[in-house]
Amino acid sequence: MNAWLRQLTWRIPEDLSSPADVARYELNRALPGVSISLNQDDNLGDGYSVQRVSSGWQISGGKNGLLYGAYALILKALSGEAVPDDFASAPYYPLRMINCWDNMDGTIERGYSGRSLFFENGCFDYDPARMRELARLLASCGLNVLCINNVNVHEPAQRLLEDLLPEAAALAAIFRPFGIRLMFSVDFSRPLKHGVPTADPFDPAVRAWWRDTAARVYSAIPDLAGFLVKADSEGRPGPFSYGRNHADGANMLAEAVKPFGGWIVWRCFVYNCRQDWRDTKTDRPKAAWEHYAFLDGQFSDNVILQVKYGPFDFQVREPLSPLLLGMNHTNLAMELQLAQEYTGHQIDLFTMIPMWRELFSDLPANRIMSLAAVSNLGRDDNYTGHPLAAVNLYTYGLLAWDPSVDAEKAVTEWARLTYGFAAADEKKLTGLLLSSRRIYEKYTAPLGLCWMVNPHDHYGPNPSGYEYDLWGTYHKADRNAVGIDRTSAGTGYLDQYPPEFRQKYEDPETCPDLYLLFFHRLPYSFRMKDGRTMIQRIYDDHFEGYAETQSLAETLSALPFPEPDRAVILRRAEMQLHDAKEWCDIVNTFFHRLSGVEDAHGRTIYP
Ligand code: GCV
Repeated sequence: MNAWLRQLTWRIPEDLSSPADVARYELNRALPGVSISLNQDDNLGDGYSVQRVSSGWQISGGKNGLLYGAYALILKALSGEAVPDDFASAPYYPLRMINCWDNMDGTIERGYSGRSLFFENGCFDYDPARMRELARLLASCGLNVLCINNVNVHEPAQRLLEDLLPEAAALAAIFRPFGIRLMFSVDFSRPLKHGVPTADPFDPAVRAWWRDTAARVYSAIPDLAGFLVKADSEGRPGPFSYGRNHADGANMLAEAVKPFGGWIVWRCFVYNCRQDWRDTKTDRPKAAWEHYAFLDGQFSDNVILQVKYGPFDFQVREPLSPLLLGMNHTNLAMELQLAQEYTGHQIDLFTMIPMWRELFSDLPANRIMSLAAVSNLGRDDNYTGHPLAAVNLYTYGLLAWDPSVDAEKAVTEWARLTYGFAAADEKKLTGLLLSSRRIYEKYTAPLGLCWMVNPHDHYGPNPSGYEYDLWGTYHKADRNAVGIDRTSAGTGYLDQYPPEFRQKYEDPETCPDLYLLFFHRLPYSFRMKDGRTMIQRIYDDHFEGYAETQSLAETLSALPFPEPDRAVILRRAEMQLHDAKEWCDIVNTFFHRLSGVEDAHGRTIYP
């Protein structure tokens, strides 16, 4: 089952060695009898142009551009739309990255689609034909970098740079003809395991170890995209242990990969994960800025700081991270999460592109030089666990190619390629996909509050689950009020933003409703812009969210999904309905017990 490419039923032979070979093969199979010429023009890079000519079609493109042009033509032809006589495109971001959090024991951290794609029992373990199918899937939506191992580098993944390198090189060779370069997550402390007494980035022996390692790795995989690093974060080793900052650490690695054209993608997910809940001085969203903003301009030109879209951790609604707006002299990538860690585990529907569009409305596309997304892929037949979660992978590819992509158009395109429903059903499907994020948001934590999920597993409601924990994620609801004041009068988090952004959020009277409790601590009696009290709005959203999930489940069951998708979709819709009811009742009861305020409409809130 190949998601939106299910019409491409043929296997890709193993002896195709270049993007042009793959392009030629796919075109011959998809459009038999149509004459197509490929014209390599390296000036076009990953871009392409496709023209109808008297004999058929001509595709011009750089090395990989030819393949992107071929898939663009095939998808247009298969979608049943009239194919324009002449079309051209080029990607906005040079690196369009997927980060897999696969462990070598075969598990995937925050994976909801089965076991690892690449590993089992501490070894590489994959079906090469399936890898080619995956490569086709990624290339068909324009993605070009695949980090295969978890940013939490657990043994034996460190050995990808060592004795497992030949096998890693064999995997890289499978992806190469699809224009996809591999990347590895690396362990900053690795020199310690090789007789170097320190991992201090200023130590000459450490620098030499990384230089030698990079030379060895690049001789096996000359087009490796680079190394991805999670340092000084959630127990991972990093430069702080040696009194160095993150520019010191990243630049040391950058020096090692520079001769080979490699990148160091350095994550900015650094915060105190051992916070005492009694400590009111520390406010977790402030952490990334405090660790990185003062280093702006000090990173090497082959370092990219990878910043999660919001200052917390992939919540349903967070404001854009201030780092993405503030670091003007540093290469930045925004990190998204296709894996639905906090957004329903690929059980509940949550189509992300409306959220990404909102992020981009605050972030000019040219502030970042790349996009990265945590993978939602796994060994399940349909790759994404929930067949409809594939929409997030496909539309992420389109977004990384063109950050101005229209959400409705992208989702419709995916639905058309995947199911080819008649117009009325297609409209229903795209409508429910596009509304799914807001529905999920309504029945979970209210008004930007975040973190009411079950701790650690992150599925289902637990309003106080994180309240007395170590992770800095508190809402401090009491009988009068809820939320944390993050304005200058409070923790000062909002001061990290440029003035126009501060103005948008600093006054609760004008702050957009859906961010209200992210930035403010407010009494339940607070009047929302539409005149409702805040507590009434919480009750209303939760009842509405549940009712909308009921109709979402009904719509899904009426749509003509083919098997095996149908069975999976209906089973998960049942689970989502159960989840939405739990969320609705538990969150309403939680606030009702605290506030003592009755629902104005007399609906059931359990005592
Ligand atoms: C890979 C959150 C997740 C972790 C993840 C971490 C990260 O804390 O719960 O599973 O670790 O983010 O992004 O590094």
